[in-house]
Amino acid sequence: MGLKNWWRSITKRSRARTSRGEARRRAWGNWGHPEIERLEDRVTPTVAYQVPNGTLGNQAFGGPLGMDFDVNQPIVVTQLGVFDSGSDGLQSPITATLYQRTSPTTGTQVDQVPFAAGNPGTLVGGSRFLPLSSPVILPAGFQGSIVAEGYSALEPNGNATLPPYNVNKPWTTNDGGGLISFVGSRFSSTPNTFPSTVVNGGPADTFAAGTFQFFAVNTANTFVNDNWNLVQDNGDGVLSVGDRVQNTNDTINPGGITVTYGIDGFGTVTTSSVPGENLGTGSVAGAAKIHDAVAQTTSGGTVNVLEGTYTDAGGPITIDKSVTLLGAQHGVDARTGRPGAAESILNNSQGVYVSASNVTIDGFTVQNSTTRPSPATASTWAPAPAARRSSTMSSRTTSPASAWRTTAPPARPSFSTTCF
Ligand SMILES: [Ca+2]
Ligand SMILES: [Ca+2]
Ligand SMILES: [Ca+2]
Repeated sequence: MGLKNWWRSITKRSRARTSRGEARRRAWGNWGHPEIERLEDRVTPTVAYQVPNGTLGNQAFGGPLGMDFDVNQPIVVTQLGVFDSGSDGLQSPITATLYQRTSPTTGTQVDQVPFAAGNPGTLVGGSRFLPLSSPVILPAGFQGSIVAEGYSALEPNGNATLPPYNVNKPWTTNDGGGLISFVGSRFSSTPNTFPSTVVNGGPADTFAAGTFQFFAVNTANTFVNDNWNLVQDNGDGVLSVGDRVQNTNDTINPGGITVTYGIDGFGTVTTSSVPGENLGTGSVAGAAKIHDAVAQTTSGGTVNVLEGTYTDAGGPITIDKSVTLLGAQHGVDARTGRPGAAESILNNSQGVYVSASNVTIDGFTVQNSTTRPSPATASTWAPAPAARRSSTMSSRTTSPASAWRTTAPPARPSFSTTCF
């Protein structure tokens, strides 16, 4: 083909791409604009207090060393870390403790991770990290302190008020794009306590000592998928709550959603792209079902159920909180048909059981619901066989079988329900 025709052909293809892209964006609706990077979508965690690899400590302080931070937007902390002088292993055990500051001189322990002597965890820069047994969500307004304790002459900490680091401090902070702010530092000579003495005059990160890894989190907007790709382990080498997962295997906006498993991402992991590791795929109890996502989503929030098939085995797909449940085809009228469209399919023999007020369900196919759901207090159970329901309840159709059910009085909720 000539140059002109080649150009025309490219132009045509790119127009076609644009229009498909626009259709996707429309179908994608309120789970964001793919062009804009959401802080929640970062694959790798932010390390709050960063020490370069090879940094040597300059102080042997055995007591607790704390650094204070304030949370500006909700974060999930997945790993705690401790400075390793020389990045050559810990010559003595060090403990990392996350505190909530309750006054200028007091704090309440939130979580703690002990680091044994040797080479525990993962070395990132000049710090070692281990996962929390359960990731901790810190809300906006939270005032925290990360405390490390156990440094010694053999395993010294860093102190920016002492030479040589009073002249040139090699360690830095990272607020993850303004998610947190760094406030100041503190210490104590009393072991195993919140360090109550505030450092006067030093930088906010006076010490090379404790640190942590975190992600932005938005529990008002959660995601469920049946084929997540694992993109970042939380450090324990297996699929677990706190890992990062991405919707790489979907056709709508593939790779556009990255979330923390069990925190704002739920469902099943089918692939892993974590280099050098063969992490288990599958799911983790408490993070596997649509109902698990509903349980973890802020009341009034949105559970985005990505394209795929969901069974929530063991009972009906239960929606027991006031949330909006959006399937892949939300906002698209099912009555006009969605041939070939990627659907979010609710496939459960007991159907969908809604027991809360102000639930909106939009953009789903419901199928194979053939059994009356339990508990048997249903005031309505419609064996409403509809492979695809329309955007209003009144226009649902009747084959094949599916179920819709509400609870009986006195617990009768007032529904504001749209399906599907
Ligand atoms: Ca060391
Ligand atoms: Ca893991
Ligand atoms: Ca999927």
